[in-house]
Amino acid sequence: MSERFYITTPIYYPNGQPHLGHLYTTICADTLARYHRLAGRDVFFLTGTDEHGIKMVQTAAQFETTPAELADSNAGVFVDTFKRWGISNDDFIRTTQGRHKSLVTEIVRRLLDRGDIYLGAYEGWYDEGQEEFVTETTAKAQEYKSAVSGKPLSKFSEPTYFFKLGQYAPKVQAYIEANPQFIQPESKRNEVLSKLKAGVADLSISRATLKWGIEMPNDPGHVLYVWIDALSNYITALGLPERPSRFWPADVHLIGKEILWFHAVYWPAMLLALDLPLPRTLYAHGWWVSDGKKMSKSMGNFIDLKKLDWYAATYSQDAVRYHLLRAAPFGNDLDFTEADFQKNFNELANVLGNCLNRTVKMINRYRNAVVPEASPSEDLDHRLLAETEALPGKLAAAFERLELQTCATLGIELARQTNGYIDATEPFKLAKDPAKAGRLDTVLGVSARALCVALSSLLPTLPHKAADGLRQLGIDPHSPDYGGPLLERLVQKSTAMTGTKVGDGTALFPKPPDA
Ligand code: ME8
Repeated sequence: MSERFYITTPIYYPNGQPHLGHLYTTICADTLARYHRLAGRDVFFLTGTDEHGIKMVQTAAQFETTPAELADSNAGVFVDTFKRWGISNDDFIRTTQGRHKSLVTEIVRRLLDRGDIYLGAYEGWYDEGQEEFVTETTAKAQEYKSAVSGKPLSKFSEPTYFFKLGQYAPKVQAYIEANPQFIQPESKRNEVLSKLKAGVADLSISRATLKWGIEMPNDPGHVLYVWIDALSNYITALGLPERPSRFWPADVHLIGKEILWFHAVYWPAMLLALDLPLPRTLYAHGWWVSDGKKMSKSMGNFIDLKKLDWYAATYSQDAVRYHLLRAAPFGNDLDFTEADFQKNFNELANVLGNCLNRTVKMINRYRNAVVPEASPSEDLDHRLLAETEALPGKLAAAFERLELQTCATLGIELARQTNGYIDATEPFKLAKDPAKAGRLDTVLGVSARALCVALSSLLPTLPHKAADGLRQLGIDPHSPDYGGPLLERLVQKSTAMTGTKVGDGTALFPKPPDA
């Protein structure tokens, strides 16, 4: 892997406020960004809002405002929400920003120059009562009648510019076939490949009937429609195609599975046409569902920000992050239930919190708050130390494979093993026998070392709590002690903890009074 790491989320529609789904993708990307920073890489983490298009126009009309005002107001909520949740994005792109619009214009100009765009006609359906365009699929499902009034839809045809997607489809297919890491998870890759093999039509990229968008540079009567504008954000944020950037190609585009096709086919085709390298990996994660249906604004079944903020205020933001990452193997659909949340919170409190609390408390009680020197001698010691030493490698592999659930649980599992070690070695009994003082030193020293590594590995997942935990162990989580990646420094520090003064063992995950 390169020493720089570029990760993106989709850019979200600000036609409403952020909800669980948006926060989920952004927290997953944040966890990846934090890990790669911890591992010493130069990271660029991009998120943002997708502000043009018909949805914005319709919602603005509903609220008797303009699309621009709606975008400003809701993009502000996205920015504030991500800040409040401690998201470590390096940039936030809005597609209405001048920097984006001018580079998208340049992109379209290049595609026009290559002869990859031509004028044709778009045929579709229109609901006159609702003043709404309806796609062929939806129209067919509604038997070509309005979903609201039941009146027949009218067919219309309008001029539109097309991008020669069909011409690029075989090249995209060959790329996907030759690069197994490009589309993940694998099941999704297979879906894309079979759809590609069924044939791909050219892509309608402009609308003459819409005013809210980026104008076609060759024809101000048309604005760009949706995907060319939106997908370009991943390069315009870096200044491409005008200026080269060391961050391109992206390492990971993290997206929800419903937008995989656009990222897997339209986006590579555009990049091929622009002679730019393709991103390394697209990862299409699953949906938060409720009763089997996708949580979405239009379904009205989503966990909204207010609810998430309540969980954060009651149990901590990190407990919410943990639950989101822990709820299912990464890639699968997820169901937000109160029972699962409690289970995952209890895991944090009873495994990690408890292990830290008892270790720090014993070091206080038996060794005057100073970590004693360990002289590992028994199998038990060596086994826990071997697990401790193996953790950074396992973590790197899990992050490389984007197994975010494993990334979140590896540190917890080490804390669980440390708890088992403490149970088996019975330091409270050793403390009663002065002849066993050396053995007690070892048990306390080995536990502190294992916990230091467990907590360090959790910094990407639980940025605040893991840092608090390390402080409890007497370690500055951002210690500039000596050079090298922070994770390496912390692991090194874990081997030299003798003499470190620990905190007082304040509970890391206090249970809320009424829970
Ligand atoms: O699609 N479960 O924006 P959007 C999990 N602007 N993730 C979810 C989710 C759910 N129930 N609901 C939303 C758009 N998401 C376009 C993208 S990209 C160039 C343009 C997350 O506001 C998930 O990442 O509808 C999904 O892909 C994204 O939000 C869609 O956000």
